[in-house]
Amino acid sequence: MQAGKNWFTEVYPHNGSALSLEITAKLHEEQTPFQRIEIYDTVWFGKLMVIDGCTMVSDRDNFLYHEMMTHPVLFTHPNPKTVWIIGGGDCGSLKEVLKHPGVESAVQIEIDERVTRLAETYFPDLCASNGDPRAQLLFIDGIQWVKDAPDNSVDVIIVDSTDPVGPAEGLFNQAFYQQCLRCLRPDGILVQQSESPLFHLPLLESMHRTMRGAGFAQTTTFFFPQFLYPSGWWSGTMAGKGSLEGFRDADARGKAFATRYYNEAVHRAAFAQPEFFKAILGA
Ligand code: AG3
Repeated sequence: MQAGKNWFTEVYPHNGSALSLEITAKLHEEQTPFQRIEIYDTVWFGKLMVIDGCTMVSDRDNFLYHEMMTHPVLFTHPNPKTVWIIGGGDCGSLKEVLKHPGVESAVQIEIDERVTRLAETYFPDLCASNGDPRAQLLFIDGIQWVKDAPDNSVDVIIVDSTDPVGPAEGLFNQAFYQQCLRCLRPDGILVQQSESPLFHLPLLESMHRTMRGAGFAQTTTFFFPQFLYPSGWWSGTMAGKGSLEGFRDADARGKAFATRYYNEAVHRAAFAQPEFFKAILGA
């Protein structure tokens, strides 16, 4: 570290490593009923949101995560019309979902309204589509929402959560996956952020086992870079009530909206399975 400079650091105690970003100011800090939220201005990453000491979103690199949490699943489902986003309070996933003209309804179910209010102030780009008539923003517990929802009522569920500790812990267990499965229509797909393949392999292994144990027919993981998160290498995991093999490649190729990372070739490449990963899926 250079003397006289200010850094935000997230330490990864289980992985003997840390990530630092040079900051110019702390813009906001508050304790909500659910978590501690901090907002920083940084030298190169733009604004930064931190929850309970963990990096969540930066202006510079959030497009990688938000595009990959949305477009792969939406171009895998044959005809996604209704989408729920569990978590995702910064609205970055919502914005990407609404780029799909076929989506008729997108409901974001975020437990902590303060995440969204702060995103509106500090990450206006991510919230640019919040006024879309197809969008609905709810500030309630996503686990309860899924429990209360009718059978066969949604095409795609996107779980855009924090790490599987604290408020997000209950989004990584079999009871939650069973409720998601029940709410999904026959072609329905669940996609969940699934942490780092390098740092959190046991979690990934357990997610696949638990999703299949809940009754999902197929599961698969895809990979993408994310500088801001532990190890810089991140993943999403999909669970299909039916098949996950229906990539609508012509639609992805002909998409009428702009992306900065996602395209048809990136989609295919993201699903290439590394050798060590194949080994955990067989286990
Ligand atoms: N959700 C995944 C954040 C995980 C970061 N973990 C960490 N820094 N230890 C981000 C929400 C973006 N919508």
